[in-house]
Amino acid sequence: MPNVRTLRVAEQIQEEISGLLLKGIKDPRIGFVTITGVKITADLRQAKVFFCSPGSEEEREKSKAGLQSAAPFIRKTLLKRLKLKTIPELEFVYDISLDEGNRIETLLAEVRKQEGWDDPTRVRGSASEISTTLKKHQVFLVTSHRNPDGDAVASTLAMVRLLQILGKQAIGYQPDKIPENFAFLPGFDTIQKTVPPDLSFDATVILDCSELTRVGALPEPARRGVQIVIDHHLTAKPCGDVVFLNPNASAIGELIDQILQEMGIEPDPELATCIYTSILTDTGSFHYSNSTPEALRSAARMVAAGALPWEIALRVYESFPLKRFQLLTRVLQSLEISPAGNFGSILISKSMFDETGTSDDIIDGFINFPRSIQGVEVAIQFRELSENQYKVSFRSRGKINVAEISGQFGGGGHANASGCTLSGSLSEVKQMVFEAVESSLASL
Ligand SMILES: [Mn+2]
Repeated sequence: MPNVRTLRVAEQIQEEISGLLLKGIKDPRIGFVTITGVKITADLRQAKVFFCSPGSEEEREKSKAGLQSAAPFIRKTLLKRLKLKTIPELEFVYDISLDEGNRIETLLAEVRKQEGWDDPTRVRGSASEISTTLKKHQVFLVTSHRNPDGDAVASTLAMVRLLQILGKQAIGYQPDKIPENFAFLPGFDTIQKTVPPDLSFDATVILDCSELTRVGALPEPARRGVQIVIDHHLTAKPCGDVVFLNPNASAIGELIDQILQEMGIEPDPELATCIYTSILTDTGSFHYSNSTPEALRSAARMVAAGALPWEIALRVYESFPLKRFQLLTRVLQSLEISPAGNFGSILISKSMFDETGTSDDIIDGFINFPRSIQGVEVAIQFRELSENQYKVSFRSRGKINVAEISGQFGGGGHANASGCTLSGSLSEVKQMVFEAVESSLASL
């Protein structure tokens, strides 16, 4: 058994040798070596010095030989510095324990890869797991990402409605301004801007989003209860205790419909209206490639249950305030098309908002104007958040995966719709973004 004295000496020796490796020992054979531990016999005559280093076995052997030949010099230095009567003989030993650890990590990564764990397109969880979890609890907080779009709002209201049908208590929560054209949705007025401060929830349902950073301020973890995440964005690591993530789903409404079917519940007209609106808006009124048979079947089920397509389309797409068009005329003047005509961009500046008395809740769909130009594969929207900070949104016509482009800048999204936030002057931000888009287009 090592005693306190030998442990202390071992510690000192480890520190001293580490220091010498940084400054004093200049042997080209010694690679990037770390001293991981020292073991000394009780009589202080022998010491094993454990080291590790990256590289091949051959390089490791070279390091070991270099260290061993430096041993007399090291011992002389230790004698001076540690004021001991005897300095142990030093034997350098490659530390295999770290190697084992690394090997296990590599193996685990291999298994994860083989099983597709980190594949962002993987479907995680199921409608039945969500169904079981919803039934188990009583008091729910329901929310979605900030800057809510149609899917975020409509799916929040659909989930609240479903929970009410199940006899649960549910509060819909969204701190940000919700576009006025969704005010017709059943239950819209019940959405809270803040979380009631005294209520503890059995579960918090997060919709259309897998990152806690993208939702509004939640109550402290103890009041949140189980975190349930239902999403369809590409992500390798969704947050949440119970997750249902299907990147193939057109909208969260489609996933809520799967939960309804799992539970054997027929939607009432209000619930059907919310689910239909969620699918309608996230498929760009059935324009986009996510207008799959499942999306259309789900929409058909909602129409059969009482959702009114013309009524909903009028409310969502043909009830804009005049101010939106006053803003749009300014935004379209900023339209720029690349020399090759294959990408286009628009700018929404703070002064445009100021001049028209509008804010960012009114700009949904603006980016589709540059994309709708013949020849344009990628549309870009620069929105000024503050001086030298821009929210950049991308839309693709289908050939370019814009989630990859926004990913280069720390953003995310879908293959055809993505975004990121960039700092810099407008011309700097434009240059960075245009270069990334150009190089992506060069691969076509
Ligand atoms: Mn969505």
